[in-house]
Amino acid sequence: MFLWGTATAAYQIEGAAKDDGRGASIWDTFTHEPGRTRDGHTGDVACDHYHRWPEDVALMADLGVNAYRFSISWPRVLPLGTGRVEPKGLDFYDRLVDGLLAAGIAPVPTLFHWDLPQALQDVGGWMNRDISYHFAEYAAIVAERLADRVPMWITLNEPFVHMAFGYGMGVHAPGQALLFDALPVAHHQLLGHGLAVQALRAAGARQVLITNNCTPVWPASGSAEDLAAADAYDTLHNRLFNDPILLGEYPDLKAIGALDDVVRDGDLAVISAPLDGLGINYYNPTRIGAPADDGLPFTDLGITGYPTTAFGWPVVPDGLRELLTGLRTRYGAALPPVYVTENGCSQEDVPGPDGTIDDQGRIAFLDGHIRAVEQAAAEGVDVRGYFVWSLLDNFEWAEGYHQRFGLVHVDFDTLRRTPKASYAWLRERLTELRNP
Ligand code: GBH
Repeated sequence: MFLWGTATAAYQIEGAAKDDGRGASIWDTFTHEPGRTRDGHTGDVACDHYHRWPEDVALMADLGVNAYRFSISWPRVLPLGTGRVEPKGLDFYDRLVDGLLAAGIAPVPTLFHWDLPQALQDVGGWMNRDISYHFAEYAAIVAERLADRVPMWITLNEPFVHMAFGYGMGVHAPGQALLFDALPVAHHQLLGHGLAVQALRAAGARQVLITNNCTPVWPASGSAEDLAAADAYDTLHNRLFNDPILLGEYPDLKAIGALDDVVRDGDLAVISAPLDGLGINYYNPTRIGAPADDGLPFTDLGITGYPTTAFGWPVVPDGLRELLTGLRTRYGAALPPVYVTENGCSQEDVPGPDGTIDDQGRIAFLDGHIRAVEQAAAEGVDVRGYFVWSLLDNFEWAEGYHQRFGLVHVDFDTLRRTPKASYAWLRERLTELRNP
């Protein structure tokens, strides 16, 4: 059965930051530091999904999706990241899973969507190899509680973005600007993924995936300099995270650094344990040219000539087809079934005088990208799911509440939910897809 779903993440929607024994995560710390997020927004309350989840599950049931990708907050389950378990944290996800199943929606939890327990950051975060083992400990605890009912698990969300934005550039938590010295964060996340796969399987997990965000890389020209720069970028953004998992080896890293002192014997065997699928998050392609004089081995030139989202990201639906068919070409038989675990766009979304939100731009975006998935399938890619980012307008990281990605509008003063026109459109489209 093809999975049609929506996606969210714990810190972006739950709020209830101090409820029921939840520990602090790096995002609590980061958002409470001055100047880190736009207008100082935090996820303290967010969509208050922690208390309003039954309403959100009802919205999904009414929408007609058959799957829901959410993330589990590590510090709700282990307030200090390791050691003491907080039963009330586990109870919350237990109730959510049961509520989803009762509504006919498959729960697809992601174990790590960037909210590392602060106590683990205090000992170096993902720069410290020990964190990989703590992640597996956490995975085992969650799976022992939920694996009897959860059909599909995702270990990590977008390890590239967590490394690059969180440790490379410092625009996300933990706010470190190590540039290419952040490379160990890639390996330790990947090792944590592999160890978590073992822990999940041991606890009886059925299907296990990882979600990588991938981008088709467009060289600015056919010149040798542009092609080499595009290759370096493709290595950093895509292959650094896909190759070890699917092929059991790192790509040639010399353009971006080295992991020789970080990778130990046996690590790649752990990292490349077979998966039941690969989660792909797609937003847009990236156009890359030769290095400028800023020390980076490439220049991100931006893409012009396409419509843009409220974020300014180019809207290129065919990039999704290009990405999926490109993965199949690159990895061949090593590519497991693919699930598009995030795709969506931010729009201004101002309610009209009658309170409705007529987000035609989002409808066009989703329509184009769903067609791109259909085309990729027609071209032979085994795609088995598509999840819209996002169910709700939510806390968009460094942008706070300024970027709205939801099918459902959230008024952040009243927390009232209002389905947008795109929600009604998707409900209709899902009915057609079910009864062709
Ligand atoms: C995802 O990350 C996250 O998983 C999710 O939590 C988040 O809310 C959602 O996307 C929306 O942001 O400057 O034009 O080249 C997405 C990662 C990184 C994708 C930045 C787009 C830059 C576009 N994004 N990237 S551009």
